[in-house]
Amino acid sequence: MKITDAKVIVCSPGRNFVTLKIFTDEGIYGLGDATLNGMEKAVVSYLENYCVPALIGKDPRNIEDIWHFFYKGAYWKRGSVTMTAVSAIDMALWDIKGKALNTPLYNLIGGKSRNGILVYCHANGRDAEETIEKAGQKIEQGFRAIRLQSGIPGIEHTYGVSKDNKPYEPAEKGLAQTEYWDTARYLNFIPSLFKKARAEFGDDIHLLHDVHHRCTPVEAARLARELEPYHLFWLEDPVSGELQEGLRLIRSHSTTPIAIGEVFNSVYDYTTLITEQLIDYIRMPLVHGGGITHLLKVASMASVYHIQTGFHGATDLSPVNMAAAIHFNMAINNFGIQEYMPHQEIVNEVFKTNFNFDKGFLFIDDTPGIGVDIDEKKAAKYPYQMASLPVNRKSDGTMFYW
Ligand code: GCO
Ligand code: MG
Repeated sequence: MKITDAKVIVCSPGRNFVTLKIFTDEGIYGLGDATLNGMEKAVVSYLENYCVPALIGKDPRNIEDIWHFFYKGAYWKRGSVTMTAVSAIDMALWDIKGKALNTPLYNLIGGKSRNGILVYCHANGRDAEETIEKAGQKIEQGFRAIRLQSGIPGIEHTYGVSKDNKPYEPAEKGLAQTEYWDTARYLNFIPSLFKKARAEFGDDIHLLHDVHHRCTPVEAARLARELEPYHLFWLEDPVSGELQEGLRLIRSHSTTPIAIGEVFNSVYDYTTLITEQLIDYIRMPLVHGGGITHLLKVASMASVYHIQTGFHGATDLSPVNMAAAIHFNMAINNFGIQEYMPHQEIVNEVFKTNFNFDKGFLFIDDTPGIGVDIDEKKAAKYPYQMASLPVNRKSDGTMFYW
């Protein structure tokens, strides 16, 4: 089998998606997600100018070798842009292999380990009351795990809270907007949100929260400790993860489980976190973390240290990534939970998917490969629109983490 061509499809049904399609001489093609929110065109350029020409003529069955060609073989390695391209190639090759062998992806990587994939959804509101009301609606829809984000008194706009009652989408058209942040107000408010939520929903619903990289280690330790009575499923990205040692401080002060790594792209971002058991869930998704080939290794390493997966699954990851993630989550033993923010209806015009939600779980069918297809004519109706994630400053104007 030989790769004869590959093309990059960029479309914007409500938001931007980048999809790699790899063609073979046997008429089989594979799809991979290459979406990197706000940096889509950088990945497109790397794929089109460097990766696609290098792929042509290779045998798509040799996934491990091709992965290392683009990773070890590249002198300038790692980084979100290049690793997203590698992820898309890897996903498309696994898709081809499944189609060629007429079997779903999960069968190629261990078979089924469970019946369905536990997911968590998002509930957010302008204040604690509205957030709790929204969470109540999610419980009625069948969700069993909910991430709570809320507007905070004294902060004009907070991460994770949607504007004008629309579904939450972080990237806005054009250049980056500025948001403002106040950690002291945030830390004083959040425990009261979870106290109210537990009083309202009792103990059976899993509650999660995303700090979005905004605390120092000692601030995060305080928050994690103060949230202990409300036994969160996890506290996500309590600090910016570049300083892995920073997690030691949080760990030594609290038993609140920690999830980290949606912005990571390599096992080398995790080695201290995993081997010192400083976290409980790895967040790095297939689309940004080198695809199925690399995540299988990271998940295996994590499993040795009792760490589970909890992949990023916001709407800026395409349905191709979501389907691949469900296969992956079905197959591995140390699956924990999957983030699930359903895409807008218009996305389903372009992507034909093979998964469905029922009573808190996602299920995938037996379509060979990843099982998602793209309607290129429909995709062409929605051309790329430049959009950016916000930047964040402290209330005195100091540049900060978003
Ligand atoms: C999450 C994430 C997202 C990101 C977004 C950036 O936990 O789902 O933090 O909300 O901010 O994916 O593009
Ligand atoms: Mg997050």
